[in-house]
Amino acid sequence: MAPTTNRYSVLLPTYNERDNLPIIVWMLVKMFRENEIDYEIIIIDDNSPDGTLEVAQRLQGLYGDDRIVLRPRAGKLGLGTAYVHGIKNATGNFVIIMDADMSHHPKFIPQFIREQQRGDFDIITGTRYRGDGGVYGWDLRRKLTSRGANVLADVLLNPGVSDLTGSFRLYKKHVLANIIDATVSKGYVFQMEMMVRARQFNFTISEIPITFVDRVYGESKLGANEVVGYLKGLVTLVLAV
Ligand SMILES: Nc1nc2c(ncn2[C@@H]2O[C@H](COP(=O)(O)OP(=O)(O)OP(=O)(O)O)[C@@H](O)[C@H]2O)c(=O)[nH]1
Ligand SMILES: [Mg+2]
Repeated sequence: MAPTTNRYSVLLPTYNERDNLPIIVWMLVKMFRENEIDYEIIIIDDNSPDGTLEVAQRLQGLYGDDRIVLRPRAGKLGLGTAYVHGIKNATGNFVIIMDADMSHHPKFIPQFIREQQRGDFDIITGTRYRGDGGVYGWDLRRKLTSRGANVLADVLLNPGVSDLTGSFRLYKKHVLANIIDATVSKGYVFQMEMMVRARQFNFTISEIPITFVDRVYGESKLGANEVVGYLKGLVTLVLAV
């Protein structure tokens, strides 16, 4: 990749990811080094009972505190506020948000960066629902839930983004700060509202197809509660915009 003065801050929210964290951090560091990209990885752990924070501290010792930044919180306060908290001290002019459970592969990040540079886009979003994108390891129920959630949101809100509930994205930092300020939803709707707000503010968005694989270690939490929460949030959002 052509050398630039850009710095990329990765926000990694973690809750019970002690088995996944060392692998994802290793993969990120390797990718950034090989592509000569300046970076920091900000880990926002919500006091995970499995001791994820201790693992994060060891990784910080290994890679250095200019590369691994710890922004722990006292309890499980949810994903939306984790990004707000993480971005506060981010030193990069770009921010990448991704999951820590290895559903999002770092190999797509250089593609995100190249695409961002191509059109000076404000936001690059990974999409499972266009081109070579896809989902691996989910059962039919979960696939249909995700696809249905996206189709429903697209019909109701029409923000012109094919993967609204995905959470693998690259933002200009000031753009992310702006959008987060305007976003009120919690839970699964949060990612979708971010795209709706981005369109409202006329930020430019481009998509990169990604393959999403089911989490490697740990229990999935998607249950009826999340689906009901999503539908409620979607209705609120449709009424609000
Ligand atoms: N800091 C923080 N991180 C969280 C919280 N909830 C989830 N995460 C992390 O956010 C990322 C996405 O959450 P996941 O639990 O993987 O959500 P999902 O992919 O929809 O569901 P899974 O099937 O469980 O993978 C992961 O890195 C989680 O560890 C939270 O309340 N606080
Ligand atoms: Mg996951």
